[in-house]
Amino acid sequence: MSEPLTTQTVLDYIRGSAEGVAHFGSTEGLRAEALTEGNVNLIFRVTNGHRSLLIKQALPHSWRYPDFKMPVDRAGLEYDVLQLETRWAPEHTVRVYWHDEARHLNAIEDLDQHIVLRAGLIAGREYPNLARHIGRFMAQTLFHTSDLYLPSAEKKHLVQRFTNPVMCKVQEDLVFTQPFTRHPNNRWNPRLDQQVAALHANAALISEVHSLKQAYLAHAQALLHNDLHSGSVLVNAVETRVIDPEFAFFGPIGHDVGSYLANLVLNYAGHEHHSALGATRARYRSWLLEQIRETWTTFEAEFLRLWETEGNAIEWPEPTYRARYLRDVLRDTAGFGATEIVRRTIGLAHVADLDEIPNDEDRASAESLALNVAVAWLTMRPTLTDIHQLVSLTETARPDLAPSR
Ligand code: SR1
Ligand code: MG
Repeated sequence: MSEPLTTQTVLDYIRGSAEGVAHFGSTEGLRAEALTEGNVNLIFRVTNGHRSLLIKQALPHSWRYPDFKMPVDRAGLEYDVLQLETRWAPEHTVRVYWHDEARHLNAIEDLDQHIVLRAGLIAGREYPNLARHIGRFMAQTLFHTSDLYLPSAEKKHLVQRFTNPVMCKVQEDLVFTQPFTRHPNNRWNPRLDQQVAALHANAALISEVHSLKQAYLAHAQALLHNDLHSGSVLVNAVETRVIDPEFAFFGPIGHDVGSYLANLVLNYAGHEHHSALGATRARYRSWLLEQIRETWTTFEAEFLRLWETEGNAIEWPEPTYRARYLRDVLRDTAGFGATEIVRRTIGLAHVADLDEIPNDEDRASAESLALNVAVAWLTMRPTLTDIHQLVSLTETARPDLAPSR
């Protein structure tokens, strides 16, 4: 294991690396800053004022939660996944300049003209291309790594390459197990005690979560990003890039789609506070609901287009199966989306959309709303047939607790 880099040693690393010197041309005036937004890796922005890049180093544990041990070769896996994603959605991924196997790091394009989507959503910004871009990214990467496209032997080979057992166990515990039991890693606003107790006592709901966990463990449908939240997306007015696929493995497609939509819901709930005026809140929330609808409809249309034009027609000759397949993905989307909402509200790793609400009552109200959306999604998922139902469940959910105003 190489030493964790610092803002000083990362400069020594660049100066001593052929790729680093070639990238910068001149290493005169090189400086570095640490970026601390993520939970898992050390990330440094290195610049000489003209050119820049990011160095992302994998430690043998999560930097924010050091109790969570993680394999350092996830940097190599991330590199391989990015190559694969770039093949199918080059305009929505990020460029890796080089991978250093010995130091467990990747040198990555610095998208400094973009911001983290979560920050943009908290600030109430609208991105006109976002839903189409994410819908397309998901359809391209998920379809092309599924059995609908790949010959089964090739797919099985990829499944072996991307088993990623330790990173998947982290998500398994944090998303499907701990938040639904009394676990010491969980933390929630005490004002939510009653709601959490009711959730933990709801046998039908816990059984539904078991069924999702079983699918997460056993349904190797396509190569997932497996941490597709609004902190894994960089945006500006024209572009959308998906980063950080270090948790990638073959799992159920609805997990990626659901995680992404869930983070829109978490932001929707957070605007209880982030929008100061009721009219602004209502307007932004309706934009978020439209995002849910358009992301799904783009994903669905693009996935079906790919199936029609590039699908393996010998293996899958019956076109009526397509609607059934997408309906099942929609139901999984609701279920996996709900588990993401719950874990970000009462589990270990929360989100800024809710955690940064300073007033306790307002935060509790927003969190209560998020939990009620999750319960509605989980309860109704077996009967869902179209995205409008999911949007309507979101729109009609109400918090158990009133905000302070
Ligand atoms: C211990 S890592 C906590 C969370 O951060 C990552 O972004 C994943 O979402 C993980 O669950
Ligand atoms: Mg990440």
